[in-house]
Amino acid sequence: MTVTEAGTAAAPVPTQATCQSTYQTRVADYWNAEENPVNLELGKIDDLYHHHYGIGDVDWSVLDEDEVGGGVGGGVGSGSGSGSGSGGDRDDAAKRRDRITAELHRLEQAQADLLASHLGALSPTDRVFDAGCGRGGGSVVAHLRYGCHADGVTISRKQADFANDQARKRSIDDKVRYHHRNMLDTGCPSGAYAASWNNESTMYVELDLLFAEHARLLRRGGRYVTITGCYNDAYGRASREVSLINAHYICDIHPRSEYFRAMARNRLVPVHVQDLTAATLPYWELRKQADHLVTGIEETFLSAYENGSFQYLLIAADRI
Ligand code: GPP
Ligand code: MG
Repeated sequence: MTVTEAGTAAAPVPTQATCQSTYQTRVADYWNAEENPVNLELGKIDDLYHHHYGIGDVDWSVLDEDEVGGGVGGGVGSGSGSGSGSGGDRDDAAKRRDRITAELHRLEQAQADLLASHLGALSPTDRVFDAGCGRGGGSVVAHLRYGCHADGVTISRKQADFANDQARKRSIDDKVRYHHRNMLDTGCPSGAYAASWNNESTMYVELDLLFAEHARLLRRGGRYVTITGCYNDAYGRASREVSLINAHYICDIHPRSEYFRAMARNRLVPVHVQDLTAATLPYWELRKQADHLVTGIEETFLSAYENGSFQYLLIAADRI
């Protein structure tokens, strides 16, 4: 059989300057353009900007409609008078939206805290590495918890600039720094890190290349943690819902098995594995009802988890 190249568009060769594939450029384009209210409105609450989902039980009272002229309590702030007619209704609707936004942020913060709690016993002189740091929230969480130095990398110039601005505003930019780099080839120093993580960013890269870089960066005995969505080998191959999530974010969700195979090949030995699927369902149930924040992917996540094809997993591993 003869294979011809007729009709095949040539994929651009990565430039010398960036060594970035066309795929990686498309991913960077996505994040350079991304302005989802579900990320910006939540982040604004306390300047912790996350790019991951949430865990834990929902306080469903945030959905309660306020009674016009009185209110049923449990809201944010004391409001500015009862108002009457449509003005009061508008205020109540805005307060309800604020309560939902704050509740989703609380659940995302709980997820970030859980990841940080698995990073090991860190001290202020330790360095940690945040692979796929987004707008920077996870590194700030680790720094506030342990006082440690943090380096975050993102393939998006805009995200790195945003995150560095945030660190400057908090006056922690001497210890928390963000870099516009490829997480597979960071240029950061070998063996310099006590802990490293990917919070929902592994699905953009080949796991062998990723874990080789973490193994290079981590000191012996260092801790690697990931929270990730993976497809369930016991279901079979990627389901329709998993494929829709891939298309939505331009990513490539790995099977659960591949994490453990790739870790074993790269000196990362799991010490703790936690299935967070049940813990994340309430977040998606609430997000689905947040009309002011939905992105359109909410029902797909719920179906993917509920039909057993997709799992939300935490894996902590030691670098041996
Ligand atoms: C959330 O980011 C995470 C990803 C885009 C990676 C895909 C994750 C999986 C578990 C498959 P985000 O917070 O920017 O997304 P959204 O805008 O939907 O909140
Ligand atoms: Mg988000």
